[in-house]
Amino acid sequence: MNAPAKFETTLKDWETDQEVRWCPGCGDYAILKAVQRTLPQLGADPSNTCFISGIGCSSRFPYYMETYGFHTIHGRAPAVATGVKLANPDLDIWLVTGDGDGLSIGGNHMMHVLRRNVNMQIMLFNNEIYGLTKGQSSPTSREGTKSPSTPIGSFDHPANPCAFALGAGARFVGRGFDVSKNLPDVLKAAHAHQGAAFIEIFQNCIVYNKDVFNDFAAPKGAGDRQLWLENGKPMLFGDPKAGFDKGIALDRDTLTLKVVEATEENWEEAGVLVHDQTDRTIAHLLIEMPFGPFPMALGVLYDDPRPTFETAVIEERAKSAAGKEANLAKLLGKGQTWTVEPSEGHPTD
Ligand SMILES: Cc1ncc(C[n+]2csc(CCOP(=O)(O)OP(=O)(O)O)c2C)c(N)n1
Ligand code: SF4
Ligand SMILES: [Mg+2]
Repeated sequence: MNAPAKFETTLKDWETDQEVRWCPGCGDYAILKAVQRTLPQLGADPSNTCFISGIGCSSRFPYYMETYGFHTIHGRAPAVATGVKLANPDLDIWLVTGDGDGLSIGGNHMMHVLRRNVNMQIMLFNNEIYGLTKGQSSPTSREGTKSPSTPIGSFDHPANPCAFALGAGARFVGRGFDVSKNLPDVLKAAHAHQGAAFIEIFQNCIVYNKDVFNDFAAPKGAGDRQLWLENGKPMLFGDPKAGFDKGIALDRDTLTLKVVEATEENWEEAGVLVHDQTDRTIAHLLIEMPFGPFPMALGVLYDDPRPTFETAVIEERAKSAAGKEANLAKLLGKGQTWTVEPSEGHPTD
């Protein structure tokens, strides 16, 4: 979302004087810079912007943004952000959460902010670990992850944040990673979307889960391992300098995706899919594509707006208040009320 006014700022206007307390080399720094670089490009107004987070390393984010902000309690950022949005629907809200904050203790709250479609950008920093509390496994940790809470390796099947968001009814689902040059474009698309826009950002926790995303995020061979989706464009990947050499096609018998050989010249004959960001079914298949046989699907996976929660609430408020005079005393005195009288041996004060 969505402040209408265009505001002139630079990256510096969004920085605070707070000492940034992340470990040297943490991926959070790159995400912070990406956000601070993106907001001026959006013409956003710092005095109309609010960052709201839960608890975790990632959730320290609001301290470092020269905007309004709330560092709330563990997992509850969606509830606070919903309240803030209803109180001041014009505010541009960015929610910051982690894989633990947003999907363990706060999974329930996350589900509701998404299904209600409250207009805000939700950035989930996924480092597949609890960083702040010293490296316990999280709902997104891979099977076999050794951590203080899973010393012989995690047995849990990990949650897929984008699949969770889509299943909860999100109308915008995007994916990026901390050091990607394309992350600002995903943030801009999320901001342009009217409604709850969910963005999973893979983030390197250099201390407790170092380089777990290197298999697709490392620059070497990235063309083969990253599928950057663009609405209306064929799903090609491989070496971009060689005009790509592979694409994603749909096996119409099994309704599953497959990798086919294809170039910019022959992709149509090869059956390569064209990305339609309003196609929920294909979005689901892209999100669930197993990395290894397939590249990692990144960018805007799904974007199909519907009316927002606060629009409905505001309309309903206006309708029910039309022609009525607000009278709080009358409201409080309505229905069953009691007067407490002092009685012998029981004074009222
Ligand atoms: C009610 C409550 N339970 C547990 C904690 C401890 N705690 C703080 S942050 C955290 C997990 C953070 O992990 P994540 O959301 O992935 O953030 P990261 O530090 O990895 O960015 C936990 C369990 C707490 N602060 N409050
Ligand atoms: S513990 Fe991990 S996530 Fe937290 S600041 Fe350090 S590197 Fe970043
Ligand atoms: Mg985490």
